[in-house]
Amino acid sequence: MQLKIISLFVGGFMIAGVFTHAAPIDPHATKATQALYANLKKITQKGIMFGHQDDALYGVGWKYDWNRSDIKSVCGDYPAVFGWELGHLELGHSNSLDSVNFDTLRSRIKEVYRRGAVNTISWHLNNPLGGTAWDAKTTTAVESVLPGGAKHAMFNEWLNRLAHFFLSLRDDHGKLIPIMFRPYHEMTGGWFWWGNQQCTTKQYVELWRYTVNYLEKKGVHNLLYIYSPTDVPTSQAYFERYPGDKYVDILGVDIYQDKGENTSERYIADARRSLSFMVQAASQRHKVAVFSETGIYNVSINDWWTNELWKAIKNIPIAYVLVWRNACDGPTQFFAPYPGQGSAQDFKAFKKNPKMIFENQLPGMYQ
Ligand code: BMA
Repeated sequence: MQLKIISLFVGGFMIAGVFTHAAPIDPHATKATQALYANLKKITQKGIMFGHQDDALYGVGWKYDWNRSDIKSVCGDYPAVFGWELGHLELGHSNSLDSVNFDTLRSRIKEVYRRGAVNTISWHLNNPLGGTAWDAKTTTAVESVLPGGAKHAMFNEWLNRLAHFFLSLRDDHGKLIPIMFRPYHEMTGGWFWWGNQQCTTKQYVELWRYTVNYLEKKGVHNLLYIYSPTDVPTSQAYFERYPGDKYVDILGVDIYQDKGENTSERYIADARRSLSFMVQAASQRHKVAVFSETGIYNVSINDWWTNELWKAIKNIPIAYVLVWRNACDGPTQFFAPYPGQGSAQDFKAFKKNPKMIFENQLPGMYQ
């Protein structure tokens, strides 16, 4: 009996060892990228990092103020994870689809890294056949960018620009900054040109693998790749378009709470279901699981943080949870509080939760 316990114990350690040391999919990933990956796994023993999209670039009523953040203004600390967006970089434009200057964005990524926090990037790239990422009437857009397709050469140019940007993310000593990259997300929905109504699974997987291989060939070795479907009922549906363990580092999911009455139960149940099977799959595959996007439009429930989000993630070992952006212009759109916003008080309580990790509580993530 005792022997059995000891061997189970040793076995447990061995599993933990393999789990902790599994490497990123890129065999040439930089040391810091490897360290980030190992630390993303470790951090789940401590808690869940809080993330916010475009946090240090703009917020409700301001833009580009250095070291400003709606999250910090509300609770005194920055998020631990910062999300950023590269849509329109592929076109060679100097500003993103959200009117963010790419040089300014680079300066924020560098600053976040300098402070020891973590960067993740999404990419709402235009439809290669014309229009935006959301121009989803096409069914041949993915095919068109693959080898042999009419837009293949143009797409390579887009990937060159992407590679160039990733290779430009360096600290003061010229060292590459690790990024969690989340391309072609929400592929289980039908609203992007790479969605499940717009291309076959085979084409999607080819698009993903082509991108990973292309960036690696261009010498980009500072990425961890996140696969992030939208809300799906089963693990099988989640993995339907999965490019494979050799092409994905992190399992993510995007689930929002709908507006309106009685949406809370569905949100909490859906998030817990998906996050639970993802965490299990991540442990079996030696990957990391994250809640890559969530929120409720304009944080319309005042105790959303402690009463909804926390209930959705409590006791599930994900590395981070990220809420979407606080837009500074255009139609009102915010997913995090700002001073005076209805949920600001509740957010302060959420911040005090010992399991929620903000920037000041981060251990070293890059060594
Ligand atoms: C969407 C919205 C858009 C934005 C896009 C990329 O979900 O926030 O306004 O352009 O993300 O950031």
